[in-house]
Amino acid sequence: MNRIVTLDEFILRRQKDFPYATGELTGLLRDIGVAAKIVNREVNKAGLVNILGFAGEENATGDRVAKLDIYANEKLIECLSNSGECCAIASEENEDFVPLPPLEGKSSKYVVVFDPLDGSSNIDVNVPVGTIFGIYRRKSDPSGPATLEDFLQKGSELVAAGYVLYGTSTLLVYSTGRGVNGFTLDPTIGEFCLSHPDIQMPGRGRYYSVNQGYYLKFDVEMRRYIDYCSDLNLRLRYIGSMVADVHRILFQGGIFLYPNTRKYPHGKLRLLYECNPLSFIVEQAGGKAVTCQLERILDIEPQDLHQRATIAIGSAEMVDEMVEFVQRYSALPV
Ligand code: P6P
Repeated sequence: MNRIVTLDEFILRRQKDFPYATGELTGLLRDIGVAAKIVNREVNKAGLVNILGFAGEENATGDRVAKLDIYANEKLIECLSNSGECCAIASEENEDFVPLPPLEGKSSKYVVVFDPLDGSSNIDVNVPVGTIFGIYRRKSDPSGPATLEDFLQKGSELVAAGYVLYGTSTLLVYSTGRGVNGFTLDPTIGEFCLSHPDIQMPGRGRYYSVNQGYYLKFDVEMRRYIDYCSDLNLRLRYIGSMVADVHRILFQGGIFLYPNTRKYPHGKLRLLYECNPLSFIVEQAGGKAVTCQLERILDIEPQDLHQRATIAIGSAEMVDEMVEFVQRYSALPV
């Protein structure tokens, strides 16, 4: 039987891989692991306590907020304040970034972006949801407050990114830019244990993931590509929870698409805390992630905390094929 390697042990052991190996990032990743355990506890019993349903308000980007969204957001902020390594956070649930109280005598080097509970509209029907996070080194003076520029960094500047999938089991997947590793929560010991070392995304897969209901609203080149996937007898799988949909193709290969529509002319998914962290992970695992206008997601210069992006993310060969369809059928010069 393989020896159990906990998330904490793994992070400490890999700390030497990280150029700034002075322990700050280690502390930050451990804070996120603690928050994930706390959120998991509530997600797993959401049906038993008065935490289902919607809180009767909208978040920064106009989406209805589930009670568990608010709970997860509060817990992440609380846990990220513990080690003093994070000076501010930007969350889907907050209009502006949120400075965190500095710890006595500590100048924190990082900021964290996160979607506390992605896909939360699925909670009430017991469909997997997830937390998505990304970690940047701040650009502002460590002795001063965080600034917006600390957050408006390209995805390629991420020092770490990951997600937690609250599904049939609870899985934390992360990367610090040297490969991707997955950890499954063992509830009997309350630890995330290494379960999927060195994840490599297959070059192609049997799945495509898109909201087929919007087919007639997509541009012609996306419809042609979706027809191609169907002609190849690929299997359509779409949960409506980006973390779960992308997780499947990370492990089994495939492509996830959220193109522009009339309702979302720039795409629906948010660049900073959905597209960038998941694209960082997918690229680290050998996959690709581009906008439906063919720009590499991680190269986009963010202009706003909550800006949206179109996305095609998944197996490298399949993303390349999608690019060819856009180039061949697009009415726009690409
Ligand atoms: P649609 C969940 O609300 C989310 O932000 C992503 O997790 C998911 O992929 C997408 O929106 C689903 O959007 O328009 O297909 O319901």
